[in-house]
Amino acid sequence: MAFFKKLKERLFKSSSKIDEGLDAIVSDGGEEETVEVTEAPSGPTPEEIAAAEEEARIAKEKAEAEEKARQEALEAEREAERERQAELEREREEERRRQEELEREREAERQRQEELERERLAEQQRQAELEREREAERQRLSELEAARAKAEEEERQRIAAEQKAAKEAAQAAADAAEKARLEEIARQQEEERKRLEAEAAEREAERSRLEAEAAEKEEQRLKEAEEARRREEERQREEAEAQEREDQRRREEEEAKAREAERQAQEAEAAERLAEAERLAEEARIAEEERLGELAARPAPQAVMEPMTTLTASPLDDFEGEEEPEEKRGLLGRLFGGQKKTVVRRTLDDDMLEQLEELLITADMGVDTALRVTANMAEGRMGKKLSVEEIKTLLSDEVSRIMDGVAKPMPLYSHKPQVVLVVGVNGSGKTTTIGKLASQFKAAGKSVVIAAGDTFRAAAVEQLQVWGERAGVPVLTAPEGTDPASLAFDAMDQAQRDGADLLMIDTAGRLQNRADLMEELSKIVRVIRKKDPDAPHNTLLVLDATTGQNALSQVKVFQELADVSGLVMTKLDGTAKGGVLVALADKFGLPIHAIGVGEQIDDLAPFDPEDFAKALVGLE
Ligand SMILES: Nc1nc2c(ncn2[C@@H]2O[C@H](COP(=O)(O)OP(=O)(O)OP(=O)(O)O)[C@@H](O)[C@H]2O)c(=O)[nH]1
Ligand SMILES: [Mg+2]
Repeated sequence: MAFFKKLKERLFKSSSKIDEGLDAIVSDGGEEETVEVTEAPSGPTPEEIAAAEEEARIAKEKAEAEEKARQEALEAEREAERERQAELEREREEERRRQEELEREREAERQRQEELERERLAEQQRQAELEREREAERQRLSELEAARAKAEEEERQRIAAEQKAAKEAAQAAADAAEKARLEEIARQQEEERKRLEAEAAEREAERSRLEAEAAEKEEQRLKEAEEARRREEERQREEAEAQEREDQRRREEEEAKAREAERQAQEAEAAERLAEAERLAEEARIAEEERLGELAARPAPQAVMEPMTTLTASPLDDFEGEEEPEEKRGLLGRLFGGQKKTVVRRTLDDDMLEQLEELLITADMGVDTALRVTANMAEGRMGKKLSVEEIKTLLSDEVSRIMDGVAKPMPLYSHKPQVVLVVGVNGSGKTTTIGKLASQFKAAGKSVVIAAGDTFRAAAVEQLQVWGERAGVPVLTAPEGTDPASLAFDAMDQAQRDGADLLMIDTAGRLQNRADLMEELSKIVRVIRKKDPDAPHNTLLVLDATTGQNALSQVKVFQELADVSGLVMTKLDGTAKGGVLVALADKFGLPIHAIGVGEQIDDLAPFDPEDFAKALVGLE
């Protein structure tokens, strides 16, 4: 076999590497086999066979050497390959270890990252925890802050309230102290005022005394001058009187004219009323005839009404009438009576009484007095028929019965001077009444001095001077604004010195308020009582009849202000409402000394209850 293999190697050595491989392959582990080769019939000689065998043996040895080298090279390559493989294996191992190392590192890194993450989360948690704590702290702090602010506010309010209370208390204390201080000052001022007043009065008295002394010394010297002045005044007074008489004459002429016109108007009116009454009577007569004709035609009950000729609407207009001769007619008579001589009568019942009461109330008699008068009048007469005249007579009797007790002239005393203080609201007629009274006293032979105590108005003084001149009595005056009490004191002095019977003191009716008026009147009284403790002997309250019911409240007020001893009611000529005098008499019972019935000097009459009552109800 080996042979063939060698042959083949020789033959085909260069033919193909594959073969080489195959060969190697086959060779490797192949078993060599001996094959028999057949020789050709003429064959090589033994020398040629020996040389061929030699060559084959050398070729074989060479092939074997080459094979061995190849085998060794193969073995080296295998060894190198093994080493390379081992090297690769080591590298792989190395790589694997490196990979493992890397893996471990990655694992470590991952774990580290995880650790970091955990730490981060823990940190986060811790931060959140811290944040929560901080938030809680903030919350707590803000609550603390709010509580502190609240406490501070409460404290502040408490302090403010305390301060306010303290301030108020201090203010109240200060107010009280101030009030007390002011009251003390007021008290001191009042005391001082009173002391100064007393001093002034004393000084006044002293001054008056000194003046009186001086006056006495001066008197002689002044007498002649005074006489001359008197003569001049007398001349002027005569002139004024002449003027007054002239004026009076003119006024009387005018009044006569007016009265004549009035009379003519009344006559015309009377003629009209007569014509109307006749017309009505004629109508009534015709109606009556017709009615009688009808009655005659058929029998019927008797007529109760008799013909009426006066139908003036009045509280008494449902009278049953009966004719009577006409008598003198007063106010009510004129209202209820016509030109026809007819007298009507009405049965006195409650309705009629009520109407009478209303009538008296409208005449200013006042509710109480009106009720009393009508009640007295009606006593025992209810159900009886009364005519106007009869009612007038009953009323007049009742009124004069009430007035009887108060009709008293002003009392005159022997004491000199008798001091008459005249008071009343402004415009009531004080000054005029003083003038009229002075004139009457003078005419009765009394010496009179008048003091113009209304020193507030120059015109008031002048007015009194005119009245003094008219009455022919001296009027003591003082410059406008002088203290009336001081003037009254001087007047007392003069009246005493002159030995005058009467001193009449006029006063102001217009003062700021009641307190002032009271103060002034009481001061006058105080001062004149220094001269005469019993003065004033009369305090006349002058009332204006036209003020109606207001006169009642004036009496009340002046009774409080001054010790009113009697009344004079003026302007009764100017009102149809003299009824207030009845109310005054009924209510206060103060004496009524006189009534004023005009503006002239003689228009002051003594108060006659009967005349007054008749005039009031219209009886003549
Ligand atoms: N018709 C009428 N007028 C009178 C009567 N008495 C006074 N007078 C008038 O009433 C007005 C006021 O009269 P005075 O005497 O000035 O009244 P007084 O009370 O002094 O008034 P004062 O000084 O202002 O307070 C005058 O115009 C008088 O002429 C009177 O009996 N009848
Ligand atoms: Mg007057």
